[in-house]
Amino acid sequence: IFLCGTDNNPHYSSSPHHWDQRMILLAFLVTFVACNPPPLPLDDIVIEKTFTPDRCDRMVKSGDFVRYHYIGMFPDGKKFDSSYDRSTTYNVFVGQKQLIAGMDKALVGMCVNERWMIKIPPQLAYGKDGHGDNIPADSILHFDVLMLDIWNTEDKVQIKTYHKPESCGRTVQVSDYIRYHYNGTLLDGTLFDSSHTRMRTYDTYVGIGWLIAGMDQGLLEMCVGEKRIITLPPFLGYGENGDGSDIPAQASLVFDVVLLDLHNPKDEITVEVQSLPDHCPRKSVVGDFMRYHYNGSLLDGTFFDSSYSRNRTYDTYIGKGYVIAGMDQGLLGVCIGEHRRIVIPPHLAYGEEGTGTKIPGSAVLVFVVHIIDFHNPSDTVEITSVKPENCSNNTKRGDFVKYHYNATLMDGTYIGSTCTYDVVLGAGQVVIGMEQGLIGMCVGEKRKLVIPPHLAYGERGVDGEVPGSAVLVFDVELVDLEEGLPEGYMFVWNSDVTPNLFSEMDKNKDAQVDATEFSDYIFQQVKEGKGRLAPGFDPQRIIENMYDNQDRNKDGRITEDEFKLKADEAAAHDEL
Ligand SMILES: [Ca+2]
Ligand SMILES: [Ca+2]
Repeated sequence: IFLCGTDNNPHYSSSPHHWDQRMILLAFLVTFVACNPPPLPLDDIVIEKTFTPDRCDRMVKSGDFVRYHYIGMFPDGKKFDSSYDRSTTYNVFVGQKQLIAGMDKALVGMCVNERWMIKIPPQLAYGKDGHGDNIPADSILHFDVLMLDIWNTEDKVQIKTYHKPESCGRTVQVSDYIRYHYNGTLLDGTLFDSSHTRMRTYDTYVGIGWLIAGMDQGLLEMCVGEKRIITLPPFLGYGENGDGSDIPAQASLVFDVVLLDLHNPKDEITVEVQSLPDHCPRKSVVGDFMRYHYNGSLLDGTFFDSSYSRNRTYDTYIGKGYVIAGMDQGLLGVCIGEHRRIVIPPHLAYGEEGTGTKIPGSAVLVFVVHIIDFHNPSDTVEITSVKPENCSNNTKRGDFVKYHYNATLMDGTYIGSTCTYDVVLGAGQVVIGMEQGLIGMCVGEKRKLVIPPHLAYGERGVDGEVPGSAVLVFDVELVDLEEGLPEGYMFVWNSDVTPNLFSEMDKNKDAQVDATEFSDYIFQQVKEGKGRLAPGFDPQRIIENMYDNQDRNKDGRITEDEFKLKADEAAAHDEL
């Protein structure tokens, strides 16, 4: 094969001095003369490489099938045939005598997108007979050929992975359902389709005939996040008919694919425990109310939602259908404080439709959750106690107690503490759970109380301090205990009551007891140890109440009649 051209001229890259440029010009002229007009007659084909692409993945071999465009001309430039005029490439096997001998020979070694001017002597073309009306005997033929496609019947799907994610736990298997983006091009780079321009992934089953055969094979073993180029010959694509106006007959196809999502309709949720707390007294069950934080993303890592961004937990009953089915399952059996990753296939999430703008149809969802707390509406206060050696005289309702406490949420978030806190047990001064947790304690005893929200601050919590539905942990220590009065009593006598109570109270002997006489008298009894006021309340208020109670007609005085009348009523409380 005689090759000529200017691209390999050794003078071309020499220094730019004036003298050298003249030399180059001379070299051009020599080349020009050598190639055009061509030497006559030709002994063999002559190839001028008009354009050679930078990349050449494969070169035509004898036996390959090719698609190319050409313009057939005589040496004087007169056109006798052109594939462009027919708007379709010329498709043919090379080296199988389907072409004139010169073309069978010339096309070997061509790359896709390469353009050659091929000159063929008559003995390798139509010889002495010529061809039809167009080609006279002994014609030298020139073909301006642009190679577009090369494949071989022996070809298989070619896969070239150019990006693989660091972790690749699962790969595409037959009958999986996947979502991917792709650019589809012909072998010469012509784009025929792209999911990117539609801004929608292509969603399909793999390996069961939903796709062209080459893609059914080429997508297998791919992992989410992987990028690969899948090249397939037409018999694994759209064959001799092509597809619509964009994919010509007998076209090799090149798909540049990135896999975004992968699941199998038979999948259940996948749970991966990332960290467990040291202490896990119980695991969540159906019907628990849970507070948790989460980050939600698609399988390719695209973030769609987070409770952290709202700065509040997601709160829900679990196992009851309040959340997507996969989440209902994934939140069962967790410990408070646990971190777990829950992967949910679409049929247990938002299905083929997806939801909102961020969760596409058929999307696998990944939730990384942190369980803050959970409780059951039937939970009681959980008490863990450390008693001192000498532990008698336990607290009961009505007792006035002093205690230290430190309060946190289950995840350790500080809520509050105090040096001493005083309450009368059973008087509704603290939340019910605390009342219950403080019963039966002795001075010096320490307790850890876990109080569910329905026995603490409920669904509403305390603005800015306690989140709604929060389980609280109190570390308490009882530091003092003053025994209360029997239930319902605010004042009791320690000894027998004097029979002359009214006259002892009526200090100025005007036959009526006023508020001051009454108050002075009661305080005197308490001081002398003859009577006792309920601890933990304002004594003045107690005495005022007692006085009001005795003053039946509310005239601000107690007469002896009023006094007796009241004393006669049995089983009444808070009276003398
Ligand atoms: Ca008086
Ligand atoms: Ca009165």
